[in-house]
Amino acid sequence: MVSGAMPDGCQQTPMVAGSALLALLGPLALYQVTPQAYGKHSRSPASATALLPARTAWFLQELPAFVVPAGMLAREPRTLSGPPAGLLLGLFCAHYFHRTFIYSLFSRGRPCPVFIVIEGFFFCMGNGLLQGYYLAYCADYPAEWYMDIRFSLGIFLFLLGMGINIHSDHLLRQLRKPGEIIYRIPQGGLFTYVSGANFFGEIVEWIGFALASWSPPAFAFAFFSFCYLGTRALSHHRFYLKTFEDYPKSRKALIPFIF
Ligand code: NDX
Repeated sequence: MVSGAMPDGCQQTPMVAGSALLALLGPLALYQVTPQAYGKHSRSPASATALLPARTAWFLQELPAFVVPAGMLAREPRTLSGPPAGLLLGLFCAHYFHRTFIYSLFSRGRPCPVFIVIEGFFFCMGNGLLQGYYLAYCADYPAEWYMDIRFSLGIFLFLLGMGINIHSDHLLRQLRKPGEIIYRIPQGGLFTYVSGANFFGEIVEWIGFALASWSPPAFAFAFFSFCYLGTRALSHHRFYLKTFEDYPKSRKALIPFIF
């Protein structure tokens, strides 16, 4: 993509259409009147909907985002020979390895509705396929891409965002003892400045990934994450303001000091 021409094995039309569809889901998330019904925005009484324990739900829903691109990485020797595409695909897999096998294992979240897990499963499969397909079959980075500012800055932001995201999720987990399902005011780290510190980290991560890979699927996913997680951060912020009288007034929803 960076050099203009696509390798022969790349089916451009489905790749571009998939990216456009993914990007379009972003505004759809913005226009949802009510937040996605899981976690602190669960609506139905427990008896009215089938639920899965949080650990099982996150494991199942995120698994395809790891398995699909990891399978491509294992099958497509071109990406294993050291070009930036192999590294980028490896970073994508590393994120979803953590989300699938580590984040889910330690979750202390509320049970999650099965229909959300099913939707999440198909979303993660589609996204894993799209990002993996692009990097395994369409990417054609020149040798000097490693030295390009977009690549270096992107990798830096990806790692920074991942660090913020993992640290913030860790702080949230510490708010509960095992078995508890109550909400407390998050403290420390970037939560000092924003209610959605974990979401801020994740958005920075995918913006970094988009810069480093400079591809339609990666930009589409960064845009979707910004819309979806931005909306969720705003809903969390409103929830905190409504629930806790002593909630820090200077804290913003998503972007420190701004919004
Ligand atoms: N999974 C990404 N919509 C989603 C599954 C659902 O990874 O079609 C998006 C993802 C999917 C969604 C996914 C995409 C859109 C879908 C949706 C279902 C329908 C929807 C497909 C795939 C759809 C349209 C039509 C609009 C397109 O009890 P609890 O759970 O609240 O406990 C929480 C706890 N916690 C606290 N504990 C004590 N005190 C407090 N004050 C607490 N606050 C929170 O911490 C949880 O156990 C834990 C984290 O909670 P929370 O709410 O902060 O984060 P959460 O939303 O659960 O996300 C967890 C992590 C986080 O790092 C986030 O960045 C990442 O996953 N994530 C999440 C969602 C999407 C995503 C990343 C991405 O887009 N990159």
